[in-house]
Parts: sequence; structure tokens; C-alpha cells
Amino acid sequence: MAARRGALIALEGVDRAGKSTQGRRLVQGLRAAGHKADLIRFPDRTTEIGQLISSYLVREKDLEDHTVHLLFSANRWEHVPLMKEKLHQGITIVVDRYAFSGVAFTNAKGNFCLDWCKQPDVGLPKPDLILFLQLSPEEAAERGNYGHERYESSSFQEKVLQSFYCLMEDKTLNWKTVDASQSIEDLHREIKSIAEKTMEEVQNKPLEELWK
Ligand code: NYM
Ligand code: MG
Repeated sequence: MAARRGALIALEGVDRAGKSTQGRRLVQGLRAAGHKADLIRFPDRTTEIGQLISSYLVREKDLEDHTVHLLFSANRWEHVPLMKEKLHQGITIVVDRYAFSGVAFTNAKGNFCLDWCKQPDVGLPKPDLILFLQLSPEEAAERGNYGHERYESSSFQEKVLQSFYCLMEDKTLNWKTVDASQSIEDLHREIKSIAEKTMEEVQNKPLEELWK
């Protein structure tokens, strides 16, 4: 029998929903339970492409909108060989944002249709589970001010949320919405239990390709 593979689990949601906190907690929790698990955060600002993206986000650099969209996608593709290797070694990969953030943020700019936004990411490893951390704009605002990066305004985040809702209508993907207004620990327990169930279900199934 072929070796069991790890699961690819994506965390999505608007800014301040708690994706990074929950991503870290999930990997810690899975490791403590004896699973092999790694975390990847997108954008990964440490690569050369990621540094360009970061200088765009902090407004040090202006980049044309199509260009920056393609850079975000390239920043995912550069991780694909290692992601596949790890998944096939039985390591579960938790991604803090993935192609869905890529599509939702560019689509929120207004002049890019969902179909165009999706194309560069077609064929990426398909997540076995996409956890959508749901938080109302009011609750997000109560968590403190946005930072000073591009996209960090409540009017833009509202458009991002609408784009996420369009993407969630795709029933070929395993979206699960969780209530991100819960305490960190309660949300962690819920997420870990959904993740472990998915890991069990997919371990003998082939890894699929996104939007193909
Ligand atoms: N973002 C993130 C995009 O616009 N496209 C993408 O493909 C990804 C992965 O980058 N506001 C945006 C969403 C965020 C910003 O992400 C930086 P983070 O998680 O705050 O570092
Ligand atoms: Mg941010």
C-alpha cells in the first residue's frame, strides 16, 4: 500500500480574523498530537519575489496591478515542489492564506473578473480543506486599528469579503466556515478537530489540482 499523504489545509478570511494565530496553534496542536505538520504563510516575504511583494504592500514600491497579482501567484508556485514533496512524505501543510486571498484581494480592486484572477493559480495543489474564519466587519474593527499597508481599510476589506463569498459558492472545494469571534482556545479546538477529520479522510486519496 502506498504511504499515507498529509493534508493541505488553507486558512482564509479577512484581515484580523485570527488566521496567523490559528495557523500557528494548529501546527503546534497537531505536532503535540503526534502528527507531522508544517506551516507556510502567503505571501512568504522571505523569497526574492516575496520581498518585491512586501515592498509593494508597505508602499515602498509601486507595482502595476496585473504584475502584483502575478507575483503573489508566483510566490505560491515557487513553494509547490517542496509542498508536494512534504505532502507525499505524510506531512500535513497548513497555509496561512492561499490562492483565495489572491483572487479576493485583486477582484476587490474592481476591474478584474474572478475568472482572470483565478487563472495563474489553476493547477496549484488543491486544498483538502479551506477553513474560512468568519468575523463581521464590526468585530474586526473592535480588534483595533488596521495597519498602514495597502488594502488595510474597512471599505476595501468589505469588498474582499464579498469576493470570498463568491469563491465559497464553488462546491467542488471543501469550504468550512468557522466562527472567528470565539476565544482563541475554543476556535483552536474546533479547527483542530475538523483538520484531524480531514487528515484521516484524505490520507489515501490522490492530491488534486486546484480549479482544474
Ligand atoms: N494578499 C495576500 C494579496 O493581495 N494576494 C495574495 O495572493 C495574498 C496571499 O497581502 N492584506 C494580501 C492580503 C494582505 C496582504 O498578507 C499581506 P498578510 O497575511 O497580512 O501578511
Ligand atoms: Mg496583514
